[in-house]
Amino acid sequence: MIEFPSNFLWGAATSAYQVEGNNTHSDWWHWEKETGKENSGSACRHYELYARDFDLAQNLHHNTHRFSIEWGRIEPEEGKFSRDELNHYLDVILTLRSRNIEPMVTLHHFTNPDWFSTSIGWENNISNAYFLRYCDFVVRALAKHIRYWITINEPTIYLSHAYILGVWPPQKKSYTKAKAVADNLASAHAGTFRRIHAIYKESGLPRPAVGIAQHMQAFVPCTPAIKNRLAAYMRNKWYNFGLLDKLTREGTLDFIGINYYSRQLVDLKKWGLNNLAKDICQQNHHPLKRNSLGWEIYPDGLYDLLLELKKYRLPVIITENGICTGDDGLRWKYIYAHLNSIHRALENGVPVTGYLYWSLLDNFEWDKGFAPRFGLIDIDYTSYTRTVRESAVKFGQTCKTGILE
Ligand code: IFM
Repeated sequence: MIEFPSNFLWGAATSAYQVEGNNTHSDWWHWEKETGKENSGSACRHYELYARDFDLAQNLHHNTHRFSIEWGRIEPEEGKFSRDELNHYLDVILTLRSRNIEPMVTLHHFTNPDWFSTSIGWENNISNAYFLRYCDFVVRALAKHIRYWITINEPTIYLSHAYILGVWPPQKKSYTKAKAVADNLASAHAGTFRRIHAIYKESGLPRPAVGIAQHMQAFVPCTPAIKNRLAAYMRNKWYNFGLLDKLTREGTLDFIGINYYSRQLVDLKKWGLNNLAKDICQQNHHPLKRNSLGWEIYPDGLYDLLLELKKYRLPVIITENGICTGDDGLRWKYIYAHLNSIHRALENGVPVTGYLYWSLLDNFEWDKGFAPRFGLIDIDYTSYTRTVRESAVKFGQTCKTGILE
């Protein structure tokens, strides 16, 4: 039997674009149509059904829920802010609070208003000013109801998919642009962190906790050859810790949110910057179970990363961890194994303060469409019926008792 601290945050996460439906002012909406990709359409109709979804989360004993605000709804045209949409999110928050669920708000989760992507974009140095103006509008209105803010979700995934691999909008493939995006996202985070704290101070509100959700992978050398160990070391340093080093140096994190799913087996084919960044092992000589997208299940990696995070002396929240699978038994094994890793890290002095499963609901998995099923709750995309999975009930027992049997 494993016991977690009594004030641990337990729950699940979602993002607006993936669950709400009809985010017609967002860049992804237009991109799906232009590219003929699977459309997000009504998604889970969570924009209308959120109260029922939060009833389910409450029945599952969640005490925290992470969700995002869709910038394109709040500012559908440049400089025109929608009070109605702001009130919608206020209602989302009050609905959570009335169920004793702590809201954790993400301000940017991959999507941008279409006008921003068309005429500005994150590669532009003035992008921060636009983001900050939107955040200012949202935070001033919602501050008194919110303790936890996440400025930006997975900056490294955003810039690698949208600006290096070119598989997400705006589909650029340029290291120079990616570097500019990385710098702009980092300063957007820092500016937002400072602005949020200033707003709380001005309003006499208790100090909030502001963090980032950093995507982390375990980079494991496929063989002990020096080239592989070196490449794994470099990737870990750049990809997992580069941004965190910078933000902690600047003092712009109250907590570290980490999103952990899998490992990458590093096998350097030849020397070169591209190879150092990308080469992976193509063989199957270290077979592990995989999710339905082929990602290996590697809970030890979470433990190793948590131990490495200890150096920052900041609270750590697992802001995402989850599996897409048609095998719900495997989902529970996945959750169980990762909670075990977290508990081991706690015993070794890592201040982990919460665990949020990705995701509360099955949802729109970006360019992969609706096929991957990450949810604790199954969605029937024809009737929009919700069915609570067995894994959700088991996880719910841990949320209730703080004990992993
Ligand atoms: O669905 C995504 C989410 O938007 C960000 N983190 C990873 C999840 C699974 O790919």
